[in-house]
Amino acid sequence: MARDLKQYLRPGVTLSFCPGCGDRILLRLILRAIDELKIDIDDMLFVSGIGCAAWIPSPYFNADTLHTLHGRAIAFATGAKMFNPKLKTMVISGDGDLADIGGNHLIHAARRNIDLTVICANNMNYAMTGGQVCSTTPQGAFTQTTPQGNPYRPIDLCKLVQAAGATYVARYSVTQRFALINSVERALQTRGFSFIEALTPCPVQFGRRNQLGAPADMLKSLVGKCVMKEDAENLSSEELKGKIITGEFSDGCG
Ligand SMILES: Cc1ncc(C[n+]2csc(CCOP(=O)(O)OP(=O)(O)O)c2C)c(N)n1
Repeated sequence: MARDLKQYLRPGVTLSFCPGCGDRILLRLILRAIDELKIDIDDMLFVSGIGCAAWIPSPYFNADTLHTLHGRAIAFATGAKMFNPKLKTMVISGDGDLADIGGNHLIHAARRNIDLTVICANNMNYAMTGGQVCSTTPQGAFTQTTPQGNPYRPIDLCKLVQAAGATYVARYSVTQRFALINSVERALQTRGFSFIEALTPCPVQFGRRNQLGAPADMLKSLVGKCVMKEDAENLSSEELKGKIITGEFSDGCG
């Protein structure tokens, strides 16, 4: 952690992510964006649900945080924002929390275009509880609850949120560091609902079951899989097999 970001961390709290967890990188990139925008962190509220990713703001950020019920982060954030519209309100939570358990809150907050920034840490499983399948788990992937492979298609969170009416929608991996920092900055500057799907490796639960190697191998594999949407336009469907399209899908912030 660079010295200048330490000021944003709660004193005396040690980061306790698993070895190789991408959430540690994501935490840092979010703080970089806040730092670069020179936002006073005391003017912000961070809201999270339950899960590993929900720990990114709480207990780690030295700021106002609400660590809420599983799936209900967006509902709490909406209430806080209604009470104090000036509060820059950011939700940071996992894919299971935001898209599965809290999926309806996600859809309807996007539909109402509530002025929130939501960062969804997508590690493709419910990591905290032992690596169960969730709606973003790739088809065929092994999890604790799909020992023969996930039979279902994963949901495309960006398409879902975009269709519901969000102003800003983007997907980046934690390996696309500068693009992700930039995206968080744009999301924070957006008036209306902004959503970032941040792809973050989970070596201990997801990687281990899918034989994806060491943390460094998972990061390398993400680098190889992520294609910017502008580049994807020139690739055939054959060339796009197994790739993840990243970039900004809606950008209403001008
Ligand atoms: C109402 C309720 N149901 C289930 C749980 C158990 N639970 C805790 S965390 C979690 C999964 C979180 O998954 P995700 O949001 O993807 O976060 P990750 O741990 O993967 O970062 C579940 C099912 C709970 N705490 N409360």
